[in-house]
Amino acid sequence: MHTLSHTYDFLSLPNHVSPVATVLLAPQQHAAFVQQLAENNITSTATITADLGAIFDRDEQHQHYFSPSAVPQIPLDHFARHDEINAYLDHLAAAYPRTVRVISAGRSHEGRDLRYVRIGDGKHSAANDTKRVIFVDAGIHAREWIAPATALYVVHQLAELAAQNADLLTGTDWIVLPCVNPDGYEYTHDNDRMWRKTRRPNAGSARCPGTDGNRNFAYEWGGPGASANECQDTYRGRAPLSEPETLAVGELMGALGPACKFYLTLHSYGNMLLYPWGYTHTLPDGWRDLHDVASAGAQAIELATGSQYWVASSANLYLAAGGSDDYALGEHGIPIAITMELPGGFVIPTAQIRASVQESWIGIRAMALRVIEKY
Ligand code: 0X9
Ligand code: ZN
Repeated sequence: MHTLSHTYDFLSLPNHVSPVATVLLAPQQHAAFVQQLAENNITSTATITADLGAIFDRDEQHQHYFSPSAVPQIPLDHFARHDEINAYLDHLAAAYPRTVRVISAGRSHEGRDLRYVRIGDGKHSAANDTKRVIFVDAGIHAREWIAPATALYVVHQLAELAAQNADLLTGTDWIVLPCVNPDGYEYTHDNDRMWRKTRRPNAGSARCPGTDGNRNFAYEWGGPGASANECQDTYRGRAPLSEPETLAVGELMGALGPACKFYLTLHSYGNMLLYPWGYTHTLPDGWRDLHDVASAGAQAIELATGSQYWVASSANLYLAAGGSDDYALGEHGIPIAITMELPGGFVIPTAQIRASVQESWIGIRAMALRVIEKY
């Protein structure tokens, strides 16, 4: 399988959690691929599960029907471009000045504003100094479109439906950075839907730009599962936090300091709640708390919709060093650091966005409540 993965575009390989592989094939590759599977004694039960071309075409049309309205609303019937994401954050800060502040974490390589919101309950008191902080980010990986959409839904709930989320906002500030890698995200809209990395060119490797943001963080950087080859999708970058986008996340974590109790990073896909470590099979000291918080999320979702999530340490999926979750716990001591692999695939029909983000919110809410109970 790993030999085949040099020739074909594998979106996922079998691992400890799931024996299923997903591969992206052009129609003309299909016959040769099936033959090679047989030659390698690999049994395949499922064959074609999706005609991505058809989904792309259909969603192209949906994307074009969108026209910005005067009062920006949470986009739930299309995937927002980066401009629209930032405009929505600005709108909320203007509409809810007491509770929502919009702040820039820096700029991407191509100069896009890494905008985030800080959402609180608007109560000013000495107790504010001891407020805990929950930090949610999304979109480190460009093609995982449902992740920024989910982060925006978190923002929508906390800012626009604050009364029904008072339990999440009393004594807690939320920081939400919905698109960590806007250059990559925009590139997946305009050029290559399956792009994963950032977009900064790599010196000496003109044909292979970009770094895997989730291999670039400064904790056990360059360990297992992180490639030194610029042309790989898991390229670790030239140094820890070498990219402006990952540096911005790292600096934000540093600025939040010990108040930050929960870091949640949204990815897709696979219905998994993963916790450190990703760089080693050894579990961190606080793994029971990590497992407990993640399990609260999984249980809430299963109860609400029946969807099942795997709860495990990242290493059970595969070893991958330099992830933002390992960095949050290992370098900044954020006690609960979780990667949520959202449902679906990289390509999700726009008609499914609403149900998807609503379901994920149930899990995010439950995890946050558990953190608030504990810390
Ligand atoms: O490989 C990744 O970066 C994540 N999966 S994804 O399919 N979204 O690319 C999983 C990261 C888990 N955390 C660490 N390995 N630290
Ligand atoms: Zn990802």
